[in-house]
Amino acid sequence: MKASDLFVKALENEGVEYIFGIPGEENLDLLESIRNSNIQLIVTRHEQAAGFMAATYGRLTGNAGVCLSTLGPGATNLVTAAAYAQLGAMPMLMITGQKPIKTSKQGQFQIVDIVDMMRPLTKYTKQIVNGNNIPSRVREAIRLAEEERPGAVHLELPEDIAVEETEAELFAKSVIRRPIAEKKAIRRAVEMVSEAKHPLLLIGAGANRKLTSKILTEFIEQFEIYFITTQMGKGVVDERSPFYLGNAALSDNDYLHCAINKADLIMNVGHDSVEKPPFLMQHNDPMKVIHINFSSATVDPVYFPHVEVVGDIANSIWQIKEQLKKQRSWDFSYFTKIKEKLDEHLQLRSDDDRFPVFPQRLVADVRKVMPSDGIIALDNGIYKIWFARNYLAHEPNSVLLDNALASMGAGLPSAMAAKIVNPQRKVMAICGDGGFMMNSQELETAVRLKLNLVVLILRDDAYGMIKWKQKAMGFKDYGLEFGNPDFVQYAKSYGATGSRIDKTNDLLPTMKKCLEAGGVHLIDIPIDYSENETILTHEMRERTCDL
Ligand SMILES: Cc1ncc(C[n+]2csc(CCOP(=O)(O)OP(=O)(O)O)c2C)c(N)n1
Ligand SMILES: [Mg+2]
Repeated sequence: MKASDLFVKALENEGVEYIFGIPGEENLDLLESIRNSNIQLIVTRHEQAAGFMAATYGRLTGNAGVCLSTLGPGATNLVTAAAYAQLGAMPMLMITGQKPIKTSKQGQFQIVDIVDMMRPLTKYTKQIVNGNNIPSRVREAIRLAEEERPGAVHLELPEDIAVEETEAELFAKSVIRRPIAEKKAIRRAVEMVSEAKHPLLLIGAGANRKLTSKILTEFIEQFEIYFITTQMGKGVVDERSPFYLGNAALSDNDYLHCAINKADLIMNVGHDSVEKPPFLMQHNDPMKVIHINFSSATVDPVYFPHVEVVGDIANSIWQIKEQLKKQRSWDFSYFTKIKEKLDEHLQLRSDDDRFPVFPQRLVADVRKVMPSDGIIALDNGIYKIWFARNYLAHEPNSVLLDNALASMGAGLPSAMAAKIVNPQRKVMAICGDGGFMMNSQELETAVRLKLNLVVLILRDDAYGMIKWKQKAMGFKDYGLEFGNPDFVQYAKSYGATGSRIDKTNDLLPTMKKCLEAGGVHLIDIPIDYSENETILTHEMRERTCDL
């Protein structure tokens, strides 16, 4: 069999459904093999977007998303997506082409050492030097990409290897179960939670990766233990829960930081230090931390848990739940007060009808218009803080945001991948005018794929997030403003539908109409960030935890 055919058969054997990417001449044999397979090729307009889509496919399915590029410039364009998948623990396989490795008459034209370039960004990066190695290399790459902690892997298939004849045979996927936590670790955790006075549960990204929602919800309800979420842990447990104490959107001074200060024990479920830490550990702090995750904790100056329960998260929680008893010594009265304050604060300005639109109103309207299983995919900008903080997620993975690499430009591609994976669910991309323009060319891909997608563009004609930080640091306003295209015309030029909001009360009905109409819709929303400074900096700083 031709090596490129075997390569594609190996991908099919792994259950690959889509390959996102842009082929180059070095991929043409592979492309022909894909054409003859059951795998759907999704051609994008930039390799970075293909990578973001593949990573998001992996994030949502647990199976490696696959992307494709040529050598040199195509492969270097995948770098940000590789980092996005690797830091965000999203299983992704990147396949890149290369000039012939045995003999070549093109000198060093377009040659970059892609395998080495990918090394710090991946769990595994290999050049295939012999067609006979394809089955084992593909199996190993996918195994590593998908195994906890998931991440990016890379295979380079040179042109001359792709045309080789090979008789190698495929390896079946092995039957494998995740290891479960050891009894003594569970017992120690149970003792610690029993002895604590104010235990608090923190839910992070790892809990969103596998099916942990049901057992965590049962755990919280049975013991009436309060919980907080990291940005990537949103939705594992329905945030409408009476035990929800908020999201770690801000680094400090929010209500949940009062709860963290009060807690004498944190059960840290599925969080790792790649996400901005929701709490900082200190040597002299009496607060204890139990790390409950698929893998052990990476020690960091701000994270060095006392006890680790390593193994499948759902099973660990189940084991703890079986042994734990409600304790009379637990005192949640302070958390109850925090809960009241938080709920009040989340309502603030949610019906503000000043124009341009205020972030809190925007969040409230999006929540009203999105069904519980609707998915919002956020780009990176100041609004991400507002959504993480004020938008209550009802279901796991219904708020897709990147709090690991926190790259701009991922909002639209990740929404597109979410729609491809969940065609029956409503999907909305929420982007700043800066981040949107970093991959706006993918509107063409979305239109070509006939996706039903609504894209909100929050227009402040600036890199608003950095403006807020600049102001908070006392610097003069400088270097962060730009102009924008007419987004309504821009959408139309792609064959999408464009709308512009000029009254805040039009926002909700417009979003509703676009979600129902089908097709690709872009809504240009002028946004007023003038109160970010007051609310996110000053009001928060003045908050007291004395309740
Ligand atoms: C690729 C990339 N470049 C730069 C940054 C730094 N950065 C973070 S947010 C931000 C501004 C985002 O502007 P915009 O998308 O318009 O959102 P806004 O904050 O204005 O709502 C910048 C420059 C980043 N996170 N990613
Ligand atoms: Mg902006």
